Formats: sequence, C-alpha cells, structure tokens
Amino acid sequence: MFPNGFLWGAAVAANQCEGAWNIGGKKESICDHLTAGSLHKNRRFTSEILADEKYPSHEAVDFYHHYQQDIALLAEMGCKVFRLSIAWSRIFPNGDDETPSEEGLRFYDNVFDECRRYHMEPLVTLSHFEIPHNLVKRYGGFANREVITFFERYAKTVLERYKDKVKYWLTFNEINFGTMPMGNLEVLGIINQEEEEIANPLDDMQLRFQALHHVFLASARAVKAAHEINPDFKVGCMIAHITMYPLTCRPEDLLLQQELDQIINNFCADVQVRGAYPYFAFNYFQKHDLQILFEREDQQILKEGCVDFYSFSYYMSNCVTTEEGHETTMGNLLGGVKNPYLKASEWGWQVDPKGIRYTLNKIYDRYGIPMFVVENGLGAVDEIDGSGEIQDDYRIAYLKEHILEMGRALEDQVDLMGYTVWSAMDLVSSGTGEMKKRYGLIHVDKDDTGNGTLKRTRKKSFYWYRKVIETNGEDLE
Ligand code: BGP
Repeated sequence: MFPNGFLWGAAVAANQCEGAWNIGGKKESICDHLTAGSLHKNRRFTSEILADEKYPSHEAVDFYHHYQQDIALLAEMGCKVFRLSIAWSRIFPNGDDETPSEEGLRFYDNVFDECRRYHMEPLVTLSHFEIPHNLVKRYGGFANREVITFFERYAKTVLERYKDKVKYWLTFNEINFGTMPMGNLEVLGIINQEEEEIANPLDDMQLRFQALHHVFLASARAVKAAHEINPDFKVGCMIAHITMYPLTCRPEDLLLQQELDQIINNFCADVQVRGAYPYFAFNYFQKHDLQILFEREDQQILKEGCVDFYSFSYYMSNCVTTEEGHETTMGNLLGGVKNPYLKASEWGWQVDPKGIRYTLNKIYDRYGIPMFVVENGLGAVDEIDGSGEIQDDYRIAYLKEHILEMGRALEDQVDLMGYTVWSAMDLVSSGTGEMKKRYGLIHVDKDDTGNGTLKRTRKKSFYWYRKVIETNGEDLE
C-alpha cells in the first residue's frame, strides 16, 4: 500500500515547543506576545509583555534544551522525517538586522546534525506563525512590502547555511489562514489594536489581502532562491485544508461550499503551485471592493516561485449551508455547521478519516503534484495511569483510521510522499495556548499552570506508531 521510501514522521513548530524565548540572542516573535487561553477563553495579543500574564511560548516544553533527547526518541520510533520550524527571531532577532545571529544558526546546525546522526530528514518550515515582533511593531508586518526583503534575507541565510543538512522545506505554515480575519496576526503580522483577541481581531480586509499578496511574493522569492542554492531542494506550500461538505443537496448549499472552498482552500495553493492568481480571486476582490496593488514584476516573481509539492494539515471537516439556525461546531482555524454523521473531539473538531481520502484525491486532481500530509492528529486530555503509563487508545484509533484512508487514497493512485503526525511530543496548543490539549506521541510533564518536570514519557501511541513505521503501514493493530 505505502510505497518504499515513504516518509513517516512527526511534527512540531518552534513557537510551540522550543521555549528559550529570550535566550541565545533570540528576541520576541509575535507568538511570544500571546497569552494562554482555553476552549472558552480566547488567547490575546498584548503589545507589551505583562508581568501578571502567562505566555506559554516562553518556556513551552523547552525543546531548546531537550532536543537531543527528543530527537533520540523520534529515532527510536523509527521516524524517517522530523518536521520542525526555524524561529525567525532566533536568526534575525529584530527581523531587520543586517547580519544573522551566529548563535541562533548554530542551534539549528546542532538540531539538524542530530537528525542526520539518525538518518532522519528534517522537513523545515521557514515561517510557522513566528514573525519577529519588531517587524510587526515597526513595519506593520507583511502589510508593508519592505518586509518581503527581510524575509528573503532570512530565507536565503538559512537555505544557504543548511544546504547540505536539509532537503525538504515549507515556506509559510497554513498560509491560507490569511484569507480569514484570524490570520491577521499569525500569518501576516498585522495588529490593528494595542491588544486584541487572536480569534477576533479588528480586521481590515483590504490590508489583509494586500499583506497576503506580499506573503505570496515572499514565498515565491524563497522558492526561487532555494532552487538556485541547491537544485535538489524540494520546497512545498503548506495549506490548512478545511474540508467542507454542503449540509444538504440544495443547490444553494453546493454553491456556497464551492465559493468557500475556492477562496479558503484553493486560492493560496493556486498561486503557489501554478504561479498565478485564479480567476475567482478577482471576482472575490470585486465583490468585496478590494484593490490589490500589483507591481510590474509581481506576476513574474510568482511564476518563478512555484512549489515542488503540496503539503497540508488535515484534522477535521465541517459542513456549510445557507440556512440559518443549524448547530455549529469548532474546528481548525474555522468552525462550521455540525455534520450529523460525524463525532467530534473534546475540543469540538469533527473527526473524519474518510475525508482525508477525499481531500487527497481532490488536491491531486487539481494540481497533479506530489503531496505531503504534514499535520494530522488528535488533541485530547491524557491521564497517566497508576503504573505511570499513558493509554491513549483514542489517539491510536484516530491515527489508524486516517492512515487506513491514506492507504486507500494511494490505491486510488494519488502521489503521497509522506506523513508527519501532529505532534511528536506534547506542546503548547496553537489555538488555545493550553498544554492540556495534548497531541504528542511522547508525553511531556507540564501543565497549564506552568508546573511540571518536563520529563518525557513514551505513550502507548509511541509504541504503536513505531510498529506502523517498521511495517511501512502494513500493521495498524
Ligand atoms: C495547526 C497549526 C499547528 C497546530 C495544530 C493544532 O493549525 O499549524 O501549529 O497547533 O493546528 O491546533 P491547536 O493547537 O489549535 O489544537
């Protein structure tokens, strides 16, 4: 079912695991200004670091000081690939510095060397919600065209430095988040108020889509540079694929589904894979009275920066309808209408394994390039039992069903390069800032109050996944 050389692995992001937020020359990224929240309490951005607030990224699970142990555990699991991100502000602490921080560069040298020692391929995201805070404060984030240059400088620096250590790269994590108000802060670096809830920001749509255009250009420039620096590099886009179904077979629901799917899922990928804006984007801009400023060279830049593969996160699906009054549910970045045929996680994300087969076929049908599932997993409360073990059978069941359906998609003949479970070890939840919402195959002893020894413990899913990798996806029991 799974081809030889299939890249099995696990994933993390710097802001959710590294900690050491002001150590080793690093300065604040935007995430270091996000407070802790919960399912019922939105995370807030504060322009200053307030003494009486908790900022979960500051220590996170201290991967910065535990990377050797963590990578050894991933190797023990048999991982062929480890997806992680570089914290931009560890390399260029202010974002606009002329020269990079050698100490920051050395940290990732060590991390990648450690991966190599175990023959594990790093899969590196250049920007996973980690824009240096100074770029947000001083320049207005990607709303300012100048920030493209700073990103390009950062990208070229790390692509050059790690050209013999890293082969697989992603430019912007969940870039399509930028099509929604929630993406202002984390993808685009736009703050319209001193203090705001990330799920509910003051949104200037014109500014947001202009900033997204700049992010496309930044991504394209990085892809072009990557191919020049090392022609063997494989660079991907990264889309949060929000799989949507029409709630009913009323044509109105299907049309709404199509419209949302186009702008939320297809728009960014069309630009990054095909190198041009799709027709429906212009229609959308017109409808919303948006004027996106294109400079003369922009079309060319986009054309020259097409990605080699399509990567995406897949957690859940939801329904859409034009009818009012239906029960709604939460989801990754975007909630929707409840699907009567699906169950949801404790955080209200609807579990839909068959949806991953549908999604893989849908993407492959549209783009025909290799795909990579770089995030898939279950956020749940894990308890340590009397014998010190974590019996996370619910996580195993979730992963098993999704892997089975990926296998079926492979039988359908799609081209899938690999799969990285979210997440390698427990880490800070991006949406809620909690530790309690655990995704890891490896448990980390830390709670929402910040207490814990940071001790790593293998969960039951760790042993299960080891067998999955060992048998190349044959043994899922
Ligand atoms: C994606 C992010 C990840 C990760 C995941 C789970 O959107 O790329 O960083 O956090 O979602 O989301 P959450 O942590 O909100 O449950």
